[in-house]
Amino acid sequence: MPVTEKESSPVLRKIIHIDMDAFYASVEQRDFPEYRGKPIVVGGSPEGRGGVVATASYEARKFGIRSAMASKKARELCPEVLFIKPRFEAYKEVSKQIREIFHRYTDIIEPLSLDEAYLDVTEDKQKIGSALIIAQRIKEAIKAELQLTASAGVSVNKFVAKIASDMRKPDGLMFIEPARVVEFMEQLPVEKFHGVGKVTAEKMKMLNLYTGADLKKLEEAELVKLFGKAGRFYFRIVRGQDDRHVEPNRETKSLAAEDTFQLDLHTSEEMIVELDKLATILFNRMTRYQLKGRTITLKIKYSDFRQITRNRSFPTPTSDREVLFETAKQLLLGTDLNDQRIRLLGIAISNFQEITHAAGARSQLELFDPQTE
Ligand code: DCP
Ligand code: MG
Repeated sequence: MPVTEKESSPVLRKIIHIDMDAFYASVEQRDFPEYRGKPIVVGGSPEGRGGVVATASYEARKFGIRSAMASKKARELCPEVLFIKPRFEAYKEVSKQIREIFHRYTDIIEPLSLDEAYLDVTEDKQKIGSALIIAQRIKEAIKAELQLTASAGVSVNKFVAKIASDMRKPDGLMFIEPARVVEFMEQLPVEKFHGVGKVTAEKMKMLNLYTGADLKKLEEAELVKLFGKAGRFYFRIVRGQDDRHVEPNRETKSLAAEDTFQLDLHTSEEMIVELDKLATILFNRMTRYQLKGRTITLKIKYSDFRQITRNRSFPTPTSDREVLFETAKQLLLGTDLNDQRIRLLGIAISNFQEITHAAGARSQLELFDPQTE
């Protein structure tokens, strides 16, 4: 059968990625005028006793304070910074409200977290036709109705839209038109690829791979050899190809934290130290998504790329950091550690008790190495 025109040139999609600016901190500054114009952080502890910053207001970011930073460090950078206890109910409410605004234009909405979503507006409900105008209107509605700002990226696929939304923050709007997508990917520094963690970025640089254009010089097989299955994704994405659909109703099935080590681990002490860190990262993620799970999985990748997983399920759901850590540790000690060299460890939790509507897709991140954030 001859290939029809339609099949050979599929319709270009119109994808928007929206991400709220300094989300938790902005909601706090909106609701409590005394916090406005001040360096504040949400999460962490005022005495700098452990705990990490969930997010920082833009005033606090001027001092170098960032998400996931230890409270102590935040306090050192800015002694007058205010530590604020998170109010998840308030953030969930805003999340619901922004989603209602999105629904005015499309029902193809894929939330990634409380403050972030992909929208497919290829065929928008209001027949506006321009993704750029829709993004502009969504931003205006968020500002007028919720007194908050969001940044938007507009392009032909998820990957480019997501990178674009981050480029003009705060209150930004960035459109990468179809004809510029390839060039955009070529100039993009590898560390800006979402999903490329620090270790991978460093590895790329050691191989003299600094930008999309550098990655593009490699064959698919070479990329797979160097970066595993993510290599296949890099091969396509540097050519501007990303056909992942915007998937409404996608549920979070598991949350994970994993790390690839620069030097393989070979003592159980080193491994336990890493598991402790991973348990904290995973715990913070679970808090952020307000999830509790029944099954904890340990993932181990050896220096020869062999991979195993071990898991344990509990009768009741947990979100306890110590349970995560202890379980992962027991699972690790239950494996044969004699003469093993480990290049990656990961802890995941699944079998969630309740999946809030707001908790969006995390599974898509499996494409990447999830050491970012
Ligand atoms: N968050 C968290 N822990 C992290 C990162 C984020 O608890 N390591 C929470 C707090 C953020 C919210 O998730 O407000 C949204 O995350 P973003 O990464 O979008 O960060 P912000 O919205 O705070 O800032 P930005 O303006 O950079 O988007
Ligand atoms: Mg945000």
